[in-house]
Amino acid sequence: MAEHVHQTESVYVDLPEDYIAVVTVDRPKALNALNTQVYREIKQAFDYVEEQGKKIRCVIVTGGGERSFVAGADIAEMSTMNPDEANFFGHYGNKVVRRIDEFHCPVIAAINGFCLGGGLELALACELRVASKQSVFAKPEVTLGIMPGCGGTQRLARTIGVPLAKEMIYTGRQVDADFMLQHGLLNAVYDDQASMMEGAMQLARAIAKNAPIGIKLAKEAINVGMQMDIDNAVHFESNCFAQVFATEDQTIGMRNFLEKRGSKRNPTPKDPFIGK
Ligand code: CO8
Repeated sequence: MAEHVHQTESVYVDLPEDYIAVVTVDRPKALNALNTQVYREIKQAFDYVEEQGKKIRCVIVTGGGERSFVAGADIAEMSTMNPDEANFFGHYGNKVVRRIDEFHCPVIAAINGFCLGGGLELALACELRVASKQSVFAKPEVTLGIMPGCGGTQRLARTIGVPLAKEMIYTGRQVDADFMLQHGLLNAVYDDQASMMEGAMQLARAIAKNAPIGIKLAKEAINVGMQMDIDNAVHFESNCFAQVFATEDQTIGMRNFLEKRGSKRNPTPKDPFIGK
C-alpha cells in the first residue's frame, strides 16, 4: 500500500508537490459513500492539511478507485435513522462541508465516476470542480424517499440556478459532465480520469504560484460579498483590498513587475511569494 502523510480508515492525504495537498475518499466497498465516520475522517484530513500552515496553498479532493467520486451519503446507515439521528447526521455533515467551503485556501473537486447526492454536495462545497467524461451527476434523494441534506438545496441552486437545481432535485435524473460544464457546475471536463487529475494538478499549480494572502482574501470577499447587497459587498472588498497592502507579497509582486523580472528584458527569476 502506498504511504500517505495522513491516513484513516477511508480517507487519506498526499502532498504530491510543494503547496498542494490531495485528500482522497477511499471506501471501495461502498463506492466511497459517506457515513458519519467518513464525514469525521474528511474533517480530520482537513485538520491535518490546516496544521501544515503555509506549506499548503491549494487542496484537491477526489475519490479513490476508478468508478466513483462519491456515490452519496451511506444509504445503509441512513436506512435506520430516526428524525433525531437524521438531525445529528445532517448538521454534522453540513458542519464538515462548511469547513471545506471556508477553508483558508482554494479547494478543487477532482471528479471521476459517480458524483451523486451527498457526493455532489461535497463537490459543491469545493470552490472549483473538474471532472472526467465518465462522471455522472445526480441528486437522487427523493427517489429514496428523502431529500438533500448536506447543503444541496442551497449550493446547487446557487451554482447552476434555481430552475435547473429544482429539476435535478425533483426528478433525480442523471446528467453528464458536458451538461454540468455547460451549466456552470464544472470548470473543465477531461477525456479520462488520468487527464482529469493532471488538469486538477495544473489548476492547483496555477493557484499555488500566486500570492496566498491575496487569494485567501479574494475568496473571502467573493464568499462573504455574495451574501450581501452590492454596496456592502464592495465596501467589504475595499477592506480586504487594503489588508493585502500590509503584506510582504504585495511588495514582492509589484517589485517583480516594475523590475520586469522573468522577462526578456530582465531574465532574473521572479522572487516567489512567501505568504506574509
Ligand atoms: N450508500 C451505501 N452503499 C452504497 C451507496 C450508497 N450511497 N452507493 C453504492 N453503494 C454500495 C452498494 O450497496 C454496493 O454494495 P454491495 O456490493 O455490498 O452490494 C456497492 O456500493 C457497489 O454498488 P452497486 O453494486 O450498486 O454498483 P452498480 O455499478 O450496480 O451501481 C450506483 C452503482 C448506480 C452508484 C448504485 O450503487 C447506486 O444507485 N447507489 C446509490 C446512489 C444514491 O442514491 N446516492 C444518494 C444517496 S442519498 C444522499 O446522498 C443523501 C445526502 C444527504 C444526506 C447528508 C447528510 C449529512
